Amino acid sequence: MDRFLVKGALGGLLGKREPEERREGPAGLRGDKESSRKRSRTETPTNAGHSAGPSWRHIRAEGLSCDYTVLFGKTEADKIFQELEQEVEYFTGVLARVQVFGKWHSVPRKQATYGNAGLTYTFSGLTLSPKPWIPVLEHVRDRVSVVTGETFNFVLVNRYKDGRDHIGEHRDDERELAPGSPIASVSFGACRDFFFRHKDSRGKKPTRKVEVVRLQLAHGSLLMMNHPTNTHWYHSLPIRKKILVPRVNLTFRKILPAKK
Ligand SMILES: O=C(O)CCC(=O)C(=O)O
Repeated sequence: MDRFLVKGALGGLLGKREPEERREGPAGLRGDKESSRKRSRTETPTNAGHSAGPSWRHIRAEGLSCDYTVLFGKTEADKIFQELEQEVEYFTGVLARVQVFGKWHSVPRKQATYGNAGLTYTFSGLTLSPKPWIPVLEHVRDRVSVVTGETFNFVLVNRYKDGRDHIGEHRDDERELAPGSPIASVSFGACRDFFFRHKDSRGKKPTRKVEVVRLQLAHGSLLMMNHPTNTHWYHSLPIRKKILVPRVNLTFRKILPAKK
């Protein structure tokens, strides 16, 4: 999980066109019963009129499968954001620093982890236990579970004080994630750009040109990053100097119990 820490600069972005997107009903977060018919981005979601679940935007590209929805209305999202601001305890000291090419830097955001008792994970080369769940995180986790049918035992909290805070391109460490499990990313506060870049399209000499997938993650939104997205694509939250307000992001994960 040390890959959460910034390890490299963002390269130039390749291309501007967005990948194929579909708007369909909430079914398909597991097993994805996708229609083979392509829909235009402006088409009404198929579950419009049903009050039972949110309306999903399905984002697809080669090896990428994500589903996006606004899960919390403004009033509830504001309340959750305030509670997160009051209750979350972020790392300090060595855990808030990162070594890049032998030099120590402050991590350009604040981070915290919460999760089930008995779990351990590796962070910045250290084996750590997450803090026990707090009610606001349980509330968000349980809402995500209700709409997705997925369960999670761990959450990484990232707080970006303004648009200068960011996270560099990385993939989430699959060694500690349950194989094939999705990551649920819930955002509160400032709406920020979020990019996916294909692993073959990185660096100064990419082996292929694959379009960058560009999203905006709104206040109260949920982005499901389904398998195998994390195998083929790196993601990042770039610097946006004009953004002056904070954002808190929660990535709920299913991590494997520590080997005895
Ligand atoms: O803040 C975000 O939206 C991204 C967080 C992230 O990349 C991560 O937790 O791995």
